[in-house]
Amino acid sequence: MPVEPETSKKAREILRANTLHFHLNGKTWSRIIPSKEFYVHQWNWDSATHAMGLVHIDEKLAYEEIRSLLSGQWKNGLVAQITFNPNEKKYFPGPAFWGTESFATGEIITSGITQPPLLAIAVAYVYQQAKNRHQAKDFLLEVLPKVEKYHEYLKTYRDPEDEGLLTIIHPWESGTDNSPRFDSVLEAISLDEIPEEVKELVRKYRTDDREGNASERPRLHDYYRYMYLVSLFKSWEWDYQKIVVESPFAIKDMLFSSIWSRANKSLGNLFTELGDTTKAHKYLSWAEQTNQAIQKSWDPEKKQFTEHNVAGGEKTPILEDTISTLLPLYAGAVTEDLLPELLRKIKDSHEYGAAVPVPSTALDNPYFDPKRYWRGSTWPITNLFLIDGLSLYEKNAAARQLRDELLEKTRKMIQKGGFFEYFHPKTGEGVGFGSFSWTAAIYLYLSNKYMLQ
Ligand code: 9WN
Repeated sequence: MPVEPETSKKAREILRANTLHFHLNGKTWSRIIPSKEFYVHQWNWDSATHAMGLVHIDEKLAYEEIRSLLSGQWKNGLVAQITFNPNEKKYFPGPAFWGTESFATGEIITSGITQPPLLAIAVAYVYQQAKNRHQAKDFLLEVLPKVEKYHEYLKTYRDPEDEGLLTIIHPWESGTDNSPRFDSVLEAISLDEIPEEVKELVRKYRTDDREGNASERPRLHDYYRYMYLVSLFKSWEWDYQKIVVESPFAIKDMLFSSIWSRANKSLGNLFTELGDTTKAHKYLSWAEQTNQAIQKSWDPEKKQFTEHNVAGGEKTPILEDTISTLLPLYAGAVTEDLLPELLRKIKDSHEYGAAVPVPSTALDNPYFDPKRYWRGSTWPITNLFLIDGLSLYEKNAAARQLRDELLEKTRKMIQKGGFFEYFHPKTGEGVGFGSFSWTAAIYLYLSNKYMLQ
């Protein structure tokens, strides 16, 4: 048997150490938490990456991770950002702050928002990679109806205009919480309009700045606004028809929409394989609709895909240069004429061509900050999107070469820096919380998918 490389072994150990077991609704669930240091519940898009790594070491654990993620799915189809573990106090905001008890599935309580819909992509990948084909098919047939219900939820409530781009209603839904692309939208929510009790609650219960390094976390005024939005949605009893229209934070997000497109493509392809041409057509045409909408959002002057603030029924362009604007690569929405410009930006040492690429905010963006969470640091998950995105263009030699470089640099970053949450784009120093599950899972995923030792 070949010897397992040291970093892969460590990755496997981290995933095992971060697996918790719970007896809920009469069943035992196993769930991977992102990090024991702070993130002690189950997160939506983190779990999708966990499953994509786990399938290479233990297929059944990959199935369990997805099952657990779906265990708290709401009746309206929402698969939440967080599925809470009982009795955990370290993370704020825990279950007591969301007012979602009446949406719980028995004992399984979740938050009320979602995260980028990586789920279908993970299900398709796990299904394709699993060696025991019989079990893989059973797993697929078990979870597909739930994944479809989630996509129905997203299409209904996040794309009521039926235009292909999805609306996120909270920065946490983007997975890239304090990205500068949200600043102008958040600043329009005046701190004066936020009730004192919401601010008080943040000051009293916020834990991330104590468990982690406050100078690397989102700022106090960000948290005031995050919790103000939660309190509004809670007071509207999580009525999504109302939320999507009335939320003071509403963005047609490029990162979220690009993942949505690729997720529909994955779902469509699965149905093609299962011989259900009607469903295959439905999801493939949703993917196509999104890609066309992404293409229309290209700003020829700024040479950038543009996102829009749609709060209050307005449609205002957001022109911040952040990694979100590169994600159309992951959707396969970048036409041949635009590809060279995106490749240039990723390589340019003034933009995204950092020593440890790819920073979450362009280096020349005035708000670039190498350590403060999503304001400039390099994250394994967004590197995964760019690597898998560039793979769609691998017939183009420059795209293929860039993909290979990013792959090598991402693996080196983790080998050298350790299994941190994210990394300093100039020095490679590991930042945020340690022994992080998605860093481990993404390392395994990339190493196995691209057959590297
Ligand atoms: C809020 C768990 C999650 C990731 C997100 C990352 C961070 C949470 C937080 O941690 O967000 O969802 O409290 O900061 O931004 O991408 O899924 O790892």
